[in-house]
Amino acid sequence: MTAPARARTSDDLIRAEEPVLAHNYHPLPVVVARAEGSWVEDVEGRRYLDMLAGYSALNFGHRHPALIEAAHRQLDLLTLTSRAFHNDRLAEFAERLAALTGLDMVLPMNTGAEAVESGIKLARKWAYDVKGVPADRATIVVAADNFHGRTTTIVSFSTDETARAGFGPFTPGFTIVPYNDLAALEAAVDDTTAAVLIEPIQGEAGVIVPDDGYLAGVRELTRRTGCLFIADEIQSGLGRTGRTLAVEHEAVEPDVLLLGKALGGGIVPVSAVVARREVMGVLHPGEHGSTFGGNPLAAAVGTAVIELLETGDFQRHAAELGVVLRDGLTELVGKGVLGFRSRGLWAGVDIDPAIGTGREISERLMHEGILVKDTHGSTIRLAPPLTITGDELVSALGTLERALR
Ligand code: IF1
Repeated sequence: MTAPARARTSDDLIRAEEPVLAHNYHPLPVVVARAEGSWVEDVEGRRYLDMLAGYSALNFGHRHPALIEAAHRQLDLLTLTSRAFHNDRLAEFAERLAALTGLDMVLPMNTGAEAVESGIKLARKWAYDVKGVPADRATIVVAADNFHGRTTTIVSFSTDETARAGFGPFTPGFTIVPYNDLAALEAAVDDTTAAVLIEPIQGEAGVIVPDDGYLAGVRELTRRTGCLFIADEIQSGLGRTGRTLAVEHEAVEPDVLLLGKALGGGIVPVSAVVARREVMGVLHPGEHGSTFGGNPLAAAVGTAVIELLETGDFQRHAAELGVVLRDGLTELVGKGVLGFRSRGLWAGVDIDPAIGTGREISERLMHEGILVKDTHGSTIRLAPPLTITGDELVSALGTLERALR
């Protein structure tokens, strides 16, 4: 990969953003210009191993050849119809996504937040139409430290003040309980509960893996009390944890599954609500929709993503290298790492604050050619593309060890 001649340096471009771009992010000072597989290259041609992978939107790496080919092919045929008409790519996308997830029906959307919003609307409609909850009384039970997106309704039940403060008035109808606490969940569920909405592993919170039995317990409790189990697998799903879905680690099947990020192959935003037929059946024409949801380009790329997952290769690779990641991080405990949580190729690593903040370690790693992202002060998140090789992972762990010295 050779960088084309450019008039503006990385520093120029970072400075140029300041007056014209909303300040809702504080990115690492790297300006990426091209990428392939697990590697990105900045404006000056410096190469970095991408250990964040677009917050798992790039599970198959940057520009996976099969995904790029599917996108190119579709760009030359048809890109958008709206749902006012059928398009010839949507049936296959829905069929294969339902088959992949073991559920029945698909509601295509675009971003993760839209999938969450759609899941909330679906659960409320189900509560009124099927469960018989009195009008406007449906509640949804969620977990503390959740991250489900940025809309006004979703931040209404965030416990992160930075994400929430200043954006009220908030949407009512949510009950917040501690994560990984079945007794608290049991106490919160009542006759008005439409659904329990949780991340099977909490991403933004620091890759919080619940105790064995928690997800199975949520499944048992929701079934017994007659409410829906909605699993937000927007970040945990599609191979990241060594399985297609994180709920598979406990052989659990939710009623409603929310997918996004990697479903678009890192090319276009593609999200979906996937549900059992009795649940999705409550939606009728005109009650919900989206201009872009289910567009043929998204469906073509999404179908190509599903095809990659159908092989099982990425899940297997993530599970195998997940052991390397876990063993490598175990070696670092006491050497700058206080502790960590991991599943598959996904880890939250708590850095000893005496060594530096998560941000400082992320900057150090950037200078060593590795891109990661900090969260909550002293934690860094590792989520490399599932295309990363064993050698690359071992080398990255070595770099992390040096950065912590
Ligand atoms: C940001 C975190 C990752 C998600 C889950 C829904 C959504 C997300 C489980 C919404 C989005 C994001 C968005 C991005 C940062 C990010 C993130 F740090 F906040 F937690 F990935 F680690 N459910 N996650 O993780 O999906 O609408 O963005 O497509 O908002 O800055 P979206």
